[in-house]
Amino acid sequence: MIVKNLDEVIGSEDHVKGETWESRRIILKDAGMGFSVHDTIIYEGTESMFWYKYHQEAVYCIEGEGEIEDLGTGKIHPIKPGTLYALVGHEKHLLRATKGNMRMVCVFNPPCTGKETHDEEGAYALPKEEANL
Ligand code: 9YT
Repeated sequence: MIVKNLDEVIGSEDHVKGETWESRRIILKDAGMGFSVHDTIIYEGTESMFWYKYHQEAVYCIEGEGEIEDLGTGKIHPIKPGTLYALVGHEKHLLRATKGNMRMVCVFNPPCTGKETHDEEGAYALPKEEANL
């Protein structure tokens, strides 16, 4: 059994920060679970482009509000606490936090190793100044 608290991840090497987000990676591949679990914060007023070419991801919002734009279809879906989106088709997407920081619990299959760089992970963030809000 693994029992961990977010407090143990904050400030550790599994606490990673980007321009528009930060992520606390609670469970990674080395745990042997077949998925990874992340507690991610998307900063208010930002827009981030993510594309997980090699992973499927489910994301459950627990704080803040915003929206996700599917760059394949152009469809925009609102996000608030209790909303889950699942990228079953590796959809390239834009994530915008419009009301407060959005706090998202994310699960990846296959699990992230924690060694991914943005490019390998297919995640690219637009700088805050270019956020279209
Ligand atoms: C919202 C979202 O896609 N978060 C993913 C976690 C992040 N890419 C990480 O842990 O690096």
